[in-house]
Amino acid sequence: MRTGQYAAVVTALIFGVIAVPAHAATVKVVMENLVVSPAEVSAKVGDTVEWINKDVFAHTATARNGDWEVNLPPKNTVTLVLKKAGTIEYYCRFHPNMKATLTIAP
Ligand SMILES: [Cu+2]
Repeated sequence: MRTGQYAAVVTALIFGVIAVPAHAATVKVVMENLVVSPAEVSAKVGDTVEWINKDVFAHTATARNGDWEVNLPPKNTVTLVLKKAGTIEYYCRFHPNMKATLTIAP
């Protein structure tokens, strides 16, 4: 391999790494048998929360402060990109005993 080609490959690798924001992560939360697990998770602004509904009925992830509401059809996965920091308590509109807390750092 000539030096020029090598440099091109290295450049591509560097840009490939830079293109992915270092801090962005995906946090998974499972809803199964009317339980949110884990009930307390931490994330940062820019991260994605992935709710996985394993039940055969619908759930929601409804923020008590009104910031967001996610509808989770049966046996479905829905994601939300977090845009605002804060400690958000959320619950399921259909099963109010399903409660959890999401702590979002700036
Ligand atoms: Cu529910």
